[in-house]
Amino acid sequence: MKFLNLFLGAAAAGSALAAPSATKTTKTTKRAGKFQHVGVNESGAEFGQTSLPGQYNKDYTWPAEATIDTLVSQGFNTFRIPFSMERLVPTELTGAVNETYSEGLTGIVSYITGKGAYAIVDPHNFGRYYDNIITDVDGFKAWWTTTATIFADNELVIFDTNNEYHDMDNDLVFQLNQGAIDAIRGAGATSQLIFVEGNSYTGAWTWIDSGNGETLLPLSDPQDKLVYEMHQYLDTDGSGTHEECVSSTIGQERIQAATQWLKDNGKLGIIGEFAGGANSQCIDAITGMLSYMSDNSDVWTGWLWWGGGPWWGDYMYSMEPPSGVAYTGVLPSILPYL
Ligand SMILES: *[C@@H]1O[C@H](CO)[C@@H](O)[C@H](O)[C@H]1NC(C)=O
Ligand SMILES: CC(=O)N[C@H]1CO[C@H](CO)[C@@H](O)[C@@H]1O
Repeated sequence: MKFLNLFLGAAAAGSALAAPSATKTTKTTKRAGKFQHVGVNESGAEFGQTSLPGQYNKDYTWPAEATIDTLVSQGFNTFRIPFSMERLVPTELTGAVNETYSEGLTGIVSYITGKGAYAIVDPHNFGRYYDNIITDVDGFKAWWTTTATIFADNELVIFDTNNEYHDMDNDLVFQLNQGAIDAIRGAGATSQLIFVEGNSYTGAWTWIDSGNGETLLPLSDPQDKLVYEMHQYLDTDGSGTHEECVSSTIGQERIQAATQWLKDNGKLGIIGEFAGGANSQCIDAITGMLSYMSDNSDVWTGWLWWGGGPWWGDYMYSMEPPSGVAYTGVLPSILPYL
């Protein structure tokens, strides 16, 4: 979403435990009747984007290890870690990493994958670097070469090319995604999944009308491990800024066309962010969407709730244990989809 990042990959409790061996096989092969990924976006490291580089625990933080433990024990097996491209590589796209931030990122990623869960490395930058649309595709590739090299040997890492491209040329979004894929594979990270995102905040409901479907269809990966990551909020403007949902059936309605696109083209998709308020209409819309995805799990590999993280306070979608609004008010209803 525009303001919040939600990543919960929903995977069965059993698959969380099975994850290490699953990485040896083709991750894009789904387990029968189950999502490969069920998870939560774990915010914190992307906060304070107006304070760069910013200070740890003042402008930004890292997800809490205890939260990872709790959510894994409930069946979640995938965590999306939003972070800042500028904090990791501060000087220029082709520059070197900031060791302090890099250690923070690798620390939480290693913690998650050490539990047998997947960690999604999510540069939460909307296709921008220091607020400018990234037009330097070679520079973007250099940034990804630097970043993917750090994680090349960790099979439980998933690379997310960028969070929510928007208001840019579709062709540029294609080039940035393809550049990231080429750089990641070129860095020796050949076993991992890559999640690609589209323009228009990668919305599932606008996947066709935005032109994402047509533009991004030719993306190619020598390892054939691409998953199309789409986001879908259930409020009136799809922005994820309201507690109310449009109707109790809006979830499945908004992803139907994208589902058909995935099927028609033999592609895999994941809902990398979604949320609705903790009220009965939204809960019906949410479970309706997850049920529809489960019925179409030949193309949907999973989902991630937006969002968790230690600094959300009383945020309406917070999945942070023990008292987040969604943790207490929504999670019980979606546990059957883990
Ligand atoms: C490196 O990152 C730390 C914490 O994120 C920050 O305090 C420091 O100023 C950064 N250094 C540079 C050179 O950007
Ligand atoms: C990058 C991003 O989307 N950051 C947002 C995360 O959520 C906080 C709290 O709502 C926002 O203030 C940030 O802008």
